[in-house]
Amino acid sequence: MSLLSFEKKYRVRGGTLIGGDLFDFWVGPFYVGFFGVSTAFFTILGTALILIGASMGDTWNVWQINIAPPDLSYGLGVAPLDEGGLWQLITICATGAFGSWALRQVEISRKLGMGLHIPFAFSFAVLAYVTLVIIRPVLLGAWGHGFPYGILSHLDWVSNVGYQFLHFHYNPAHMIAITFFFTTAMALSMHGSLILMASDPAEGEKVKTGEHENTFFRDDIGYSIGALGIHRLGLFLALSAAWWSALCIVLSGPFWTKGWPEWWNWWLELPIWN
Ligand code: UQ1
Repeated sequence: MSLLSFEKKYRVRGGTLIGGDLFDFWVGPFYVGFFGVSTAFFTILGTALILIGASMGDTWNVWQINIAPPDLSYGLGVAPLDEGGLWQLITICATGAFGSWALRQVEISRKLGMGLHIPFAFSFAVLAYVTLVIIRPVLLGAWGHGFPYGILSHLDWVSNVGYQFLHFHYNPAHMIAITFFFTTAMALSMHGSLILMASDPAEGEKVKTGEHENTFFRDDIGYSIGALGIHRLGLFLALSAAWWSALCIVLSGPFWTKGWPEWWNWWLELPIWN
């Protein structure tokens, strides 16, 4: 089925979670829906608030601005706009926009009668952000534990929080997260190169099939995971990277307050060494 006739077939009403027929239409190629409207609302409002934040600072250069969370003394209370209140509103808008985007993906998936794999996967990225600016600050009792919205300032935040735990690379969940990021990159580079090899051969050569794909890896490492398997593995690796990242930072503070090197004392004290 061509793209145009496919679109004609599936572009029918239904599948919405909220709003019924009210926002059940397209603008050009984009599906709108209730969550398209709420995404636009939160995005426009959030961006406007960032610009208001810029107007209060020393520079209008959006590459240099910084919008900081409230001081720790405000705890989990509401701060005045120029003392972190703007950061609080921007955080609400960002979370609203990311959540709306995920739910819009759910509505599009339902319209197409397909699985919810895409919004499920996207939710892990949203979870990573929400962990940093909502879950961990709430567990620590102050919005001031969220990261500031600025390019250099958020790098400073990462560095400072890292040094609070002496050496963040000793965080076991951080180790696992990094390992998943690297393995994701390796798996996708292997898969991408394999598919390009098969589907885009040199001039005059024939397109290859699964036989070549499977046989290469059987010859190379004695095992082929298969065409479906590699995508299951890839999704697992990528979601695990996001999951362990969120976990490694939510453990730091709420559940472990000492330096991370100290966590490994159990390893140094294992009786088998003596
Ligand atoms: C693989 O075995 C496979 O099946 C044929 C693919 O599918 C097309 C792949 O993309 C890759 C990368 C592999 C090899 C991966 C492992 C884990 C054996």
